[in-house]
Amino acid sequence: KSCTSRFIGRALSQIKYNSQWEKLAKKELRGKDPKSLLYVSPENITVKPVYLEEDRKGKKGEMPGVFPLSRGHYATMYTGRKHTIRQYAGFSTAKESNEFYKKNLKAGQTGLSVAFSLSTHRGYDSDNPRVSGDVGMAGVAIDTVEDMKVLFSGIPLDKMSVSMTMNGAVLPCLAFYIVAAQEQGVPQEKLSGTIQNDILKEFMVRNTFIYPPEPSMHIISDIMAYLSKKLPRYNSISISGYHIQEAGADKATELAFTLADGLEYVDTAIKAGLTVDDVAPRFSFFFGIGMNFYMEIAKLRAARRLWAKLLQERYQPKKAKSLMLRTHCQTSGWSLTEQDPYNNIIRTTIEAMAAMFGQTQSLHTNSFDEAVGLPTEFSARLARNTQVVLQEETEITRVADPWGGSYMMEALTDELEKKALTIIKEIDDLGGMTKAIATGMPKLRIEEAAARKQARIDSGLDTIVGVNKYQLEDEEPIDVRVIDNTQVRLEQIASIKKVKQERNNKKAMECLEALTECAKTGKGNLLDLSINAARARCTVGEISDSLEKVYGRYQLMDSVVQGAYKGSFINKNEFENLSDQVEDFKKKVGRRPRILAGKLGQDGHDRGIKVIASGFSDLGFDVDVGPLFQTPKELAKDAITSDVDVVGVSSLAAGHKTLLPDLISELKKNGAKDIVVICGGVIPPQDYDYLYEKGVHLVFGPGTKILDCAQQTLDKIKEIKKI
Ligand code: SCD
Repeated sequence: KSCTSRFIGRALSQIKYNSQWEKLAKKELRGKDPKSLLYVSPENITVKPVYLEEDRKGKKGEMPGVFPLSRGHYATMYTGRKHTIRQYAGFSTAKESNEFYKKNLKAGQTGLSVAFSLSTHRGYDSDNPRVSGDVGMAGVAIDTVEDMKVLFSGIPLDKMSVSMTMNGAVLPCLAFYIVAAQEQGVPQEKLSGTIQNDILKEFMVRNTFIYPPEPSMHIISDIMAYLSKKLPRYNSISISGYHIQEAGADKATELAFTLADGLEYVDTAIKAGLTVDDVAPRFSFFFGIGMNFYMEIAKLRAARRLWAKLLQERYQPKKAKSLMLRTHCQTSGWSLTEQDPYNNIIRTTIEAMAAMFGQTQSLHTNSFDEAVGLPTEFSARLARNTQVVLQEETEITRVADPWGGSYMMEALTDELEKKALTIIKEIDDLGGMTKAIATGMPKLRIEEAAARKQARIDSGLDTIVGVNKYQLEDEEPIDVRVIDNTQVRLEQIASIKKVKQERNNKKAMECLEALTECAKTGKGNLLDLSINAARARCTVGEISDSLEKVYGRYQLMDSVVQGAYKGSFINKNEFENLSDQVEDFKKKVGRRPRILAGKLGQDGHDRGIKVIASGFSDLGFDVDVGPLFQTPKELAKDAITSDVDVVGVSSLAAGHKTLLPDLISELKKNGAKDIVVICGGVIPPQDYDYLYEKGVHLVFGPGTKILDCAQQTLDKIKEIKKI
């Protein structure tokens, strides 16, 4: 309550109502102040219960296809061409993923979007022991050009536009794709699609980087240079806000950081000798679409306007296409709940509608079971058909920017533009996004917002049906796709061996040496040389290593956000009751309960672990966050050296059944039997018993209140240590 009234208090002073409306409203509300109807969004935008003509403040209406393009960059928008139904998918081996793609394309999907295995993302071959739990689990494992050829077998690459979400190992994967197409008979200039290639947000939130920021930006400029000359139909980057929103940012922050990243890429290209018109027409964007319906539509409108204005102001491009913000959208994965999961179908439909009203060019709709595991054929079909039905059964696509001219939508668009511009100016003052990231500012902002949001949910201030309101008494388990990780890995290892046996090894080594030399001297183009290496059957790991020799592998230094969770938690008594218990523990034991929060394998999704770390720390636990990408052995060693009471593992990439048992056996092997092991994340309930049998003490599903998680953890420590 205090939080709401604080927000409204701030909003009150800014808002003026039309007096006639206010009088009517007061009467309807039986004397209650109509200002009690104000809502302040996480963007700190005051949303009023009514918008009237005066809210437009005499502003003139805009036209789609006309600068500043808020209403869309084409005059006709969907009436001329509908958006691409582009479902992001990939799992297990290239063969299985290829079959899945072909089925989906027959059933109404209109573009491909490849999800790669986390092992591939991070530049490791499937036979590398570091990735034993990752291969093929959250995406398709691709080790060589042979895998890429199987992935697209029977799919004509001159006709099908293919998006690939790849950032870390972008050079080998893009090279494999180009060579696979050539060997399919399709020359590179005919390829159309998009490579994500957005490393800045990886350092901020997504964490699938390999090299440090500076060489990573060099790789991007080589890719832009190559693609702009040789693949004119291919989008060289997909500048992504999606992951920024998923990590906890509000929409103004998502918008600002994404566009600031875009500006940094234009500057990088210009520094490398290209012009704005060489690269900007093939820039593409990617936004997340959550449950705040109006705000999401306004965000896409504001994004187009702001990008067009910023480019015009800063670079004066000559080509009209340079000003167009073309975007893919994905419904929010974070908004999906494990509890009462069929509600996710409703959520995804609403989010898909917001994306379409916002005039996205391409859309992925999530499957309802993604908070629990990998989508099944059934859930993937429902997700795809959500878009097919919206496109083909409703008349939504019959009008360009149907919300244009709505007093409310235009006001929200203006407000988001203003808020985002303020944040972009802050980034400018820090010297651009690369420098801002080096100060840690963007990451910290996002993590604070995530901790605040979690406290709002845990306090019941924000409703999530089935999680903090209208919970079911009994949850029925749902089917999830099961991947035999060991089998996938064995198949991949066998095919790497075969490729290495059959290739001309001398030629392969020469290609790798040329890459190392180029990294050292900066002479030559890294993508050009990677294509040679791909053709010579070098592996993803070999190509990545050839550059790692010069660039090194980047390690992120992390800290825990303090105070944001506590500050936004409404029920202070509930909070203090538990923090008093933590104090009692300290009095009895002589130290605070100590937890090491860790991530295993190549799963870099760290919103969950960060929020847990912030909440536990505010409650008085002594919290360490381990480095990302640890092996079970490394995490066990850190836990023992730091003498912790608990190791907490967050798993979002399906590696839990391999990695957690390995962690427990490492702890036991080293005599640390009394360390409590807890885990959470995307873990299907059907796997809980398996994990308990293997020695995990507590498993928490998504949506668990942090206070419940902390209470059970504290009780478990006391039980195991007999305190
Ligand atoms: C379109 N066209 C029109 C038109 N509409 N022409 C005239 N009038 C109209 N109304 C033309 C375009 O100019 C273009 O031609 C062609 O039609 C295709 O349209 P498009 O809008 O470019 O559509 P598409 O080819 O689908 O491209 C959409 C994007 C592209 C530009 C947005 O970058 C894309 O598809 N991105 C997808 C990215 C993705 O899948 N990401 C997944 C991320 P020309 O080409 O001649 O101009 C997943 C992820 O990260 C998940 C989370 C995680 O893993 O962490």
